[in-house]
Amino acid sequence: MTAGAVPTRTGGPTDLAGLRRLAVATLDANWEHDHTVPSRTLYPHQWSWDSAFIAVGWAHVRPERAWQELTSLFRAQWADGRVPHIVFNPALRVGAYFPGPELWRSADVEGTPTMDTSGLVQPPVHALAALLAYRRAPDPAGLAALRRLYPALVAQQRYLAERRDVAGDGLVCVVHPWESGLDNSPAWDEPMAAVDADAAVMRAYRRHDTAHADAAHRPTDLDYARYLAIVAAYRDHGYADRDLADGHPFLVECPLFNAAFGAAEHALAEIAALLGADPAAHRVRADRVTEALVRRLYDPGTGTFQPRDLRTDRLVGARTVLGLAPLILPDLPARHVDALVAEARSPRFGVARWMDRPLPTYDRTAPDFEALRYWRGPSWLNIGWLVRRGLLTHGRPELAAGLRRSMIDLVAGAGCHEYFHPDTGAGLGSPAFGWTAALLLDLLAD
Ligand code: 9WN
Repeated sequence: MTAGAVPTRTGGPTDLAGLRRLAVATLDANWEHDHTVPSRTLYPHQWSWDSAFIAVGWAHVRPERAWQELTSLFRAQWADGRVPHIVFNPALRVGAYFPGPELWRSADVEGTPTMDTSGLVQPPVHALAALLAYRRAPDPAGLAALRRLYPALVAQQRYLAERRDVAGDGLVCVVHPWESGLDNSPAWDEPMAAVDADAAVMRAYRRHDTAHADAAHRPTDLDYARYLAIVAAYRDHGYADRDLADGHPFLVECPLFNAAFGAAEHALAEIAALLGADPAAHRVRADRVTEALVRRLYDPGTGTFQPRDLRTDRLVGARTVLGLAPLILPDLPARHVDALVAEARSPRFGVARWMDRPLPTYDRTAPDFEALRYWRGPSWLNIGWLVRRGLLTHGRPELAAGLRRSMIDLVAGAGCHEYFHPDTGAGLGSPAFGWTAALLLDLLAD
C-alpha cells in the first residue's frame, strides 16, 4: 500500500507517511547502543520477546539494527540455551527497574553470561522474527547474521524441549506468569491463587512500575508478592529445571507460548533451507508441537485453547486471547482453525472485516473484564499482529485486513502507546513503546 489515505473507524483519512515517521522516531528514541528498550521509563533494559518484535520493525528501516537487536539478546543466552527475559544494562542506576539484578543474582549461577540477566524466558518468537527480518532485507549481511544466529536459535528450542517439558507431553511449561509475556492475564488467576504469598512483603520493596504508570492499571501488590515468591523459589533452586514437578509453585502449559514454540520450528525449517542445511528435523518437531497442543490444550467444550495448570492437571476456565494464538501454526487442523475463527469473531473478541472496537486481551463479555488493567482487557499490538498472521496463514484475508485497519487506527488515534483502551482506543501505559512502533511499521508495509 502506498502512503496516503485508508478508511478508518473514525472515518477520517489516516496520514500513513506521518505514522511511519512517528514509528521510526519512536524506535530511534528507544535505541540504546546495541538494542532497543521497550520504554525509556517503565522498561529501560532489554526484554526478550520485545527485541524479537522490534527486530521485525527495524528490518523495514535499518536492517543492521534488526540484526544487532537479536545478536545482543543472544549474547546473553545461558550455556543451557535459555534466552533470559531481561538483559540488564549495567550503565543504568540501581533501582531503574524492579526487580533488578540484585533479586535475580544470575552471576551466582554457573553457565550464565558476563552481564546480569533474569533467569526466566519469554515466548520464543525470535526465529520467526529473524526469518521475517531476513525476508524483508535479504542481503548478504542478513544472511551472515542468520547463519550466526541459527545455532543459538536451535539451542533456545532445545532448552525448552528438553528442560521445560515438565509433563513429558511434548509441550513447554512456563514457571512464572512473566514467562507468558501476558503477566497479569486472567488465565493465571487460578494457578496464581495457589501460590503462597502475603502482599505485606511488598513493604520491603519499592515497585518501579507504579512510579511510572497508574497503579490501577498494573498488577496488585498481592500479584507482585506472588511473582517474587515464584522467582525466589526458582532462583533458590539454582534456576535448575530438574524436579520442578516436585514443588515449584507455578507450572502451566500456555497456548501462546507453545504456539510460538511450534512456529519457531517452522521458521527454523525455512532458515535451515536458506542456509543450505537440512530442514527435516525442524518440520518433524513442528508437527509434534501442533499435535501436542491439540491433544492437551484444546477444549472441545469451549472451542478454544486453554492453558493447562500442571499442578492440578486441569485446563483453566478463563477465555483469553491466548487461546487464539495457535492460529499462527500453519499445520493446525482445519476443524480447530474454524473453531478459533469462530471464537475470534464472537462478541468475546469481535474480530471482523470492519471492527468497531480493537481486539481485547480477554473475553469482553466476562464479568471480570477490566478495560484498564494490564492484560485483563486492553488491546496490545503484538497480540493483534500475531492473530492477524494466523488469519492470513489460514486464508482469512478479510478478517486479517479488519484487524490490520483496527491496529493502524489505534496508533493513528493515540500514538505508539504500550496498550490501548479496548472500547475507546485511548492510549495507555508507556506513550513511546518499542514493539508498538515496530509492528506498526510492519503493518504499514504490508
Ligand atoms: C515483566 C517489557 C515487558 C513485556 C511483557 C509485559 C511487561 C514486565 C513488567 O513488560 O512485563 O517482564 O514489568 O510488567 O507484560 O510482555 O515483555 O515490555
